[in-house]
Amino acid sequence: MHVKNIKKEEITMKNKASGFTLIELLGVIIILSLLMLITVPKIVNPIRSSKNKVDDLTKKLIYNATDIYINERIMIYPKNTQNTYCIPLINLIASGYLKEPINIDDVDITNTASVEVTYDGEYNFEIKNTNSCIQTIVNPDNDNDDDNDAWVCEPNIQHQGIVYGDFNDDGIVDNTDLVLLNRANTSKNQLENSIKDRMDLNLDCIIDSDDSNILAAYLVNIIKRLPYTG
Ligand SMILES: [Ca+2]
Ligand SMILES: [Ca+2]
Repeated sequence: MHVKNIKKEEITMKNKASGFTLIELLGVIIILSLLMLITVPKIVNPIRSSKNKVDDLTKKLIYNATDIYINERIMIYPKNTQNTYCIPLINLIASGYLKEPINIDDVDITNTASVEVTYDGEYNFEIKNTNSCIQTIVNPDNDNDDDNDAWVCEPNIQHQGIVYGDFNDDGIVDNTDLVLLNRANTSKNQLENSIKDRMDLNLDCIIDSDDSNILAAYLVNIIKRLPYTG
């Protein structure tokens, strides 16, 4: 009996000396896990948040560039609540508004993404895969005034009963009308539909510098009558 007891004690001692008990091991694992829980997010979170900040800044740059791009092309992208425009990033790059490569979430989206633009009193922008951005242009007729009334215009159709070139509708076509038209072209003033009717001097349903040039030529008698379609 006595010998047996001693042997038992020895065995227990040996077990103790050989390493951790299961309970102790579990304790160590739990402590290590807790340490990981505390320290890993401390390291990962700043990396993640600084990456998010870079992505946010990139998006801001893209949206600003898109804003300038469409505002400089308001005749092509009129402010219309029914329209959705898709501006590929490569167009913004080609026009010099952005530089490649453009990365979001560590992915190069330069050739695959577009900015989806909608208008509801102000522009809304969203970066989308070009394939999933569907452009909708309800009124491709240069309705660029704020009232969202479509400018009903058919190319090469002449209106009756209006004085072409008479911007201010005083019945006379003179330099004042040219000045007003030039000012409207350069500052992208939003014109009333009736003014667009009178000032689309080449009947292409676009009010631009071509119309200014035609009016200027008319005022110095190079062109004899308005509208002028070449
Ligand atoms: Ca006039
Ligand atoms: Ca025109």
